[in-house]
Amino acid sequence: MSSTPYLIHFNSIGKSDIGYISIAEKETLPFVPQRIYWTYYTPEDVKRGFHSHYNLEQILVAVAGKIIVTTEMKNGNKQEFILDTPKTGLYVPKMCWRIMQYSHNAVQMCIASDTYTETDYIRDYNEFLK
Ligand code: T46
Repeated sequence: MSSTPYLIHFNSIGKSDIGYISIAEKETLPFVPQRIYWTYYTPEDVKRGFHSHYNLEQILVAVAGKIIVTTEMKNGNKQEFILDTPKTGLYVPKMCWRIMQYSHNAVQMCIASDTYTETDYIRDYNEFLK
């Protein structure tokens, strides 16, 4: 478990004439996944996210297209990550404010450390900063 976001580089098996496979084994991840969901067809002028989680940790992967992810920690540390390859994931720790913007063809897979609970969300930025 890290307290800052970082990129995870998955291995990629294959070659250009037959295609590739990337594998996320639980032993190589920072947490044991409990849920996987994906978002897609987000219009390019829409930004999603605008929340943090009290406890949830996640890995975001652009399995198609491009995602610009802005992260902000409570100490003010802001970073921008470009996800544009299915070989790379972004680890998002708990208590991390995030905003995502997508190319229209983007499919964002989210590997999550826990089941869905609305009470784990902080959707108010001022509440997040407290
Ligand atoms: C996150 C980013 C990366 C459910 O009912 N179950 C679920 O497991 C999820 C993830 C969402 N929902 C419902 C809750 C909302 O009514 O789906 C709707 C959209 O969720 P949200 O507004 O949180 O969507 P995003 O794209 O802003 O955020 C999602 C994840 O919810 C969030 O955990 O970090 O992707």
